Amino acid sequence: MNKFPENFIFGAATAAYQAEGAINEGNRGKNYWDDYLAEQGVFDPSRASDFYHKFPEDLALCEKFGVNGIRISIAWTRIFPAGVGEIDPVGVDFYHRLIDECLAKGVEPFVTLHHFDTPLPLFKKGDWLSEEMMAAYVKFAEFCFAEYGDKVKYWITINEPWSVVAGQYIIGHFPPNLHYDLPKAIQSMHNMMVAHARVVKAFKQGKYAGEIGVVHILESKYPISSSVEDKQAALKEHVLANQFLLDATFKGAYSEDTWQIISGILAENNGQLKTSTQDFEELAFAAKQIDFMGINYYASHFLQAYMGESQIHHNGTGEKGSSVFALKGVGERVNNPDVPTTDWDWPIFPQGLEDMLVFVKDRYPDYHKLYVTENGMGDKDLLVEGTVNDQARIDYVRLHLQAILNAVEKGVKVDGYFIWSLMDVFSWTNGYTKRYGLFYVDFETQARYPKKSAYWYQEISKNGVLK
Ligand code: BGP
Repeated sequence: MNKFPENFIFGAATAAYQAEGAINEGNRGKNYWDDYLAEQGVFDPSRASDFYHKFPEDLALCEKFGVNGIRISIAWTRIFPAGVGEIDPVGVDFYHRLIDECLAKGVEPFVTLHHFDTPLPLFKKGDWLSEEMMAAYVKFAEFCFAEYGDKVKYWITINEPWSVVAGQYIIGHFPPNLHYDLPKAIQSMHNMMVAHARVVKAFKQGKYAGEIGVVHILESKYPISSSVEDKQAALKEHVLANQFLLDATFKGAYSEDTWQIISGILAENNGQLKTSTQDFEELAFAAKQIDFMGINYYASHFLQAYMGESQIHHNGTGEKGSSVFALKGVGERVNNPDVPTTDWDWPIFPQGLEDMLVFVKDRYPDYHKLYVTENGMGDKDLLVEGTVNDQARIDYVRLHLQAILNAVEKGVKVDGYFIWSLMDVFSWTNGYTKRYGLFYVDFETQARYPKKSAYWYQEISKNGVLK
């Protein structure tokens, strides 16, 4: 099958901090990246892709190239500079102008409320580990619904809880830069899902016209051999990174098989999960009410059993082969010689996307619909004569779109695809050399250049057929 369903969205994704720049515009407050990145002095996010000023040009490119959906996020600290309390009218106005421009250009905005950018004062109070943060997040969401709810049809509560906690508490490349603290990671994921649930409830009780969902990064996990130990390692990482969050999303509870593995990981790491009856009431309500789920998919992993202490090396430079990822009580990611990888060691395995889509349908038959809300290939693009010959990206995207069509044929309801990213943007832990965009950005001049992939994507979108 090579034909996409009717009304399929051929979108592209961005996130506020990665695209907007203009960090001193209006009365914007800091999120937890500002001081951290300034202290590190390696990457400067202050201009990013200057989407703050250039969004009319970017949306005109969307219109021209048939990109009919866009993921944007609302920077919490443009609305509430301190996370709570006083509101900045400049920020409020900016998102009105941005959303209006999306609608004027026929580009459906999918708006994320939290994309890795907790306000600094709330981060200092413990981020998602604190009740204050959760309460403030609900207030921020309620404000956005009331302000923009008549224009926005699709809301996303939180982007990638797993990536947040992996970055903050396991890998340590997101502030507060802790390593291997699995209990904190698990607690924070639970709390994020409870906060998500409260926001879903606020949205439904407010009777807004649109739809609401959550976005998870979901990476399939395969044993590298057929040994019982390697199978167990793959299952453990799958439950930790995927199934725990999916159960919270769709069941509103952790099923027996999930809990068995999570409690085992907690025991190995001397931790406990704090939950309350109210948490599960809130999760269960949201599980019934949620309208869609977004899946971000880039890679899958191959695992073997691992008995040692946790060890991780994050490849943030594109030095191929330098990654290490081994977690105590879980397993170790290993290279599969049959599977190619990007320069950042991300295995290119479209089958993992098809398998994941089918897994969601089979395990959570009450889901309503899915979107692939991010997928794409980071590469060291070269601008030659005003364009980039990014054939590797085209090949990557084609294979993943095919995987989606295969899943659709198997009965999975997927209503859209958002390539990461619309234009080249700032990458949290890799800076500006890892490019994903359909449009090349010269970060000096902020000029945009359509890559070969943009012309290719335009054809797919125009015909609704994969070639
Ligand atoms: C996802 C995030 C995006 C984006 C993307 C690419 O996890 O939602 O914000 O950054 O990954 O990742 P990276 O920039 O690390 O290559």
